[in-house]
Amino acid sequence: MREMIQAIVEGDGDKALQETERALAQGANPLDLVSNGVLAAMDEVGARWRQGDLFIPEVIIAAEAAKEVMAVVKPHLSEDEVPTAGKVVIGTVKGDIHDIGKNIVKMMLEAGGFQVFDLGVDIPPEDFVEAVTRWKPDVLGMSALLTVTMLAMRDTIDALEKAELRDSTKVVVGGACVTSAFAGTIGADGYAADAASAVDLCRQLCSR
Ligand code: B1M
Repeated sequence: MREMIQAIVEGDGDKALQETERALAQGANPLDLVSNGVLAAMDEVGARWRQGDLFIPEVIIAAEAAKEVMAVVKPHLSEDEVPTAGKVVIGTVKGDIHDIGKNIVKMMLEAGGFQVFDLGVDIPPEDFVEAVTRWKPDVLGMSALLTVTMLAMRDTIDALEKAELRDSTKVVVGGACVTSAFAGTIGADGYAADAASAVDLCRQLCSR
């Protein structure tokens, strides 16, 4: 498992898969491989990124490797063993088509064991509400990169309140123009400055 973790952190998907298959063939517990292997590897990736030891492309490659490993391990898990850290609906708000950061957040969440429903970009409040009604996520995540689209986050929170979904859904916001203070003024439950912090925040919110 140590070899597998190292391969994921280094973004070596082929090696990570080889080591996963080897561990499975040697009788490793699949759940252990996920909890103490894949998730531990992604925690390490997040920590190294925050320290400035890894850069965005390396994080993306590591998350891809983690996803590949998950695809190999998943069939070995019984349905109730498949780790779900929580459910997250995510999208870029109305009027905004920036999605590079949002996609990284999505990948890191998935690699961190979350089930993610990605609505895409330019999502109006009513579509967020419809998705929350349909998938009943623990967290609704919104991304905005433009100063002019930030207020669509507040509109979405208002729409959730109107639909009586606000109490059952935590709201997390992020994106280059968004700040913690802004998140507070619109009544979001949290703000994350980067994808690794978004994973930590969603974990905290889901464990409450
Ligand atoms: Co646009 N753009 N852009 N752009 N663009 C910015 C954002 C801008 C700062 C550039 C500038 O002027 N210096 C500026 C916004 C100014 C402002 O309002 N404050 C700007 C502008 C003005 C525009 C247009 C209006 C330009 C025009 O047409 N006149 C236009 C708007 C289109 C629209 O959305 N309606 C536009 C268009 C585009 C492109 C299409 C060309 C392209 C987007 C491609 C795409 O996303 N598919 C683009 C790009 C690439 C940028 C810059 C250069 C880079 C953005 C990016 O991807 N960063 C950007 C300038 C800059 O930031 N240096 C700029 C990398 C990414 C990994 O970081 O998205 O911040 P980021 O995500 C981070 C964190 O913010 C956080 O985690 C991510 C990973 O760590 N995060 C979250 C993000 N979402 C999160 C959600 C969370 C939690 C954390 O919880 C749910």
